[in-house]
Amino acid sequence: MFDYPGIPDHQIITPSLLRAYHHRSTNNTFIPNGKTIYVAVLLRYSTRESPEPTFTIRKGTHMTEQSGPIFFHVDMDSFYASVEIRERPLLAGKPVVVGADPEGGQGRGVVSTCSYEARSFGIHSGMPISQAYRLCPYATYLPVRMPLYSQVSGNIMALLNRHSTECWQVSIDEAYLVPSGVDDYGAALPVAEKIQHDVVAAEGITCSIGVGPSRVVAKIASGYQKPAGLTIVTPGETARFLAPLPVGKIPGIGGKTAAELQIAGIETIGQLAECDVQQLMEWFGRWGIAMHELSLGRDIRPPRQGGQKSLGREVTFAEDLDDREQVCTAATDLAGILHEHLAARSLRFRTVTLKVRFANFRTITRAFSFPRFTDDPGALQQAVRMLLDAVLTGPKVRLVGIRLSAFDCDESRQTTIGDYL
Ligand code: TTP
Ligand code: MG
Repeated sequence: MFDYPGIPDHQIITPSLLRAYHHRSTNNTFIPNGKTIYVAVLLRYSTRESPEPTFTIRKGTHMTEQSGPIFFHVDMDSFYASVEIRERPLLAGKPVVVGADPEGGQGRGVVSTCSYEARSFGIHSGMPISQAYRLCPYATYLPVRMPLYSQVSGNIMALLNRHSTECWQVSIDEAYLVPSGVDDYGAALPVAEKIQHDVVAAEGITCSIGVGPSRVVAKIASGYQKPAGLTIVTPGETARFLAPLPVGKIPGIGGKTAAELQIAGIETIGQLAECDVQQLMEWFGRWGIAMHELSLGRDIRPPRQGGQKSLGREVTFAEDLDDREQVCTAATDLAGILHEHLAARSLRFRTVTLKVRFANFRTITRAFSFPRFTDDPGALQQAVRMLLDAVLTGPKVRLVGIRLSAFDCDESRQTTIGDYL
């Protein structure tokens, strides 16, 4: 089946055949006369699409191709919902929505996440819960249980660390790793499969993994065929993999930037990659240069140590509030919960961001940064009150949120916010 040079351009093989191929190629018995075998540039499978995963073999690159580190991006599938389903196995395969109480369609909060079955009804994170209820009233609606998800997240991050020479947690359910013992892209396959297997065995939930020559490629690859997907993109295949994808797949390109690019006729990552960087700089400033780099599959900054970038919580009130003290209490309670989560992980923070949505849906955010990292709960409470004082000027409040960011753990401690005001 693998006789060189007779590998068809799009040979479909099974994982076991691929492993056999990899074994032979790395032992050099599969490369006659030192010629390059053109294989395995995009390996992919999805347990959703076929029970026996398949891999697409295309000519173009040697599968042992390796230039620089190989990154994995691991992202849990429908994280909060998967944990809830694990706790209630009877919900498996059903539409499950985690978030605010829908209150029979009158609820005012939003969807935190939902199972893939619920997504097929059009429900997604951030959607008003009332709208989700209209789309699928028969889904199971569950409240957010942060302490449970934090605990599962901690276990999974510890597991990922054990597989890695380096590991950067970037949110509650995702991390980048440089895995141990992966010298080429063929070796990435069994390691990625082992991680997926171990996560299911340890925590009863699935994850998707992307593998690539940079963090941005790995991240885009992990989202390529969720849930339980595994997509490996080698350096030689990166441009071909990225080219047809919409620009919105690039982390940081949201709806607004995508709309601006679309006006200029740029809709795909390939078109962005071909765009004149000077032109992008004129339109977007330094972000134009950065997005061009990303479109070429190159990271724009070194990975940040210190793990997760931010942690936030928000609450939508059952009724719009005009009582300042009630709003303050809700905000300081949220800050207290966030502080507990960070303290449990020995993380300190520098930046506190307040979000307030008024009854007319006008939404504002205000941030305060301490000059140094802190873990002082009193300083945090003072900062929250100070931010609130500046924005609570009359209109009723619908939602309040607090986010802590700029984490670190190894600078000198501060005592109170008063030191810095
Ligand atoms: P994501 O990884 O963005 O989403 P997900 O894990 O639910 O689904 P996917 O399979 O697409 O990765 O976010 C991780 C968790 O963060 C998610 O389970 C719930 C929470 N979250 C919110 O609370 N609000 C949001 O708007 C988003 C996007 C996530
Ligand atoms: Mg996820």
